[in-house]
Amino acid sequence: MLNKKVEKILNEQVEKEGYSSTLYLAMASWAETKGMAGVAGWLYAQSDEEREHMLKIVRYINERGGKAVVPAFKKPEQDFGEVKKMFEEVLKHEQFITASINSIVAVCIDEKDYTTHNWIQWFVTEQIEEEANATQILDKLKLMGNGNLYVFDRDIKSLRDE
Ligand code: OFO
Repeated sequence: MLNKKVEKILNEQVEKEGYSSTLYLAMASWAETKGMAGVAGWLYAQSDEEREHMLKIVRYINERGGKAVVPAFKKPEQDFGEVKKMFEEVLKHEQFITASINSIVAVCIDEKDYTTHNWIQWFVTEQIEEEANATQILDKLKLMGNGNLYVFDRDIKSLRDE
């Protein structure tokens, strides 16, 4: 049976992963309306990944005898101003998610739930990649300076295939 404190913090993470999916979907849609098909494609795929993360946790909670709670998500912003600012927000959000995954690890240790501790390591590793991806994009945007957004939008398409 899943430890109650672990179940509670995992359900909080369900909400955070689902919100991440909604947030990136809003960003994708905004980028698409600005004619940035490459940026939009990256964000649509990211939104799908976040939904997968949410499902992974929902299934784990239920599989371990807990009860997953499907929450409502707050409405994200609809206008992100400019691309660099938006990716800074992506990085900040991923850092927030990393901190939140680390809190789950801490609760697992406190509660001696070594099964969930082992299972959550997938997310610990995933967060290294998530932060690195956002940082890589921001580095490219910095290199570009006031350069050609068209080229960036074209190049970002290849980042998911690397
Ligand atoms: Fe963006 O990462 Fe989920 O966990």
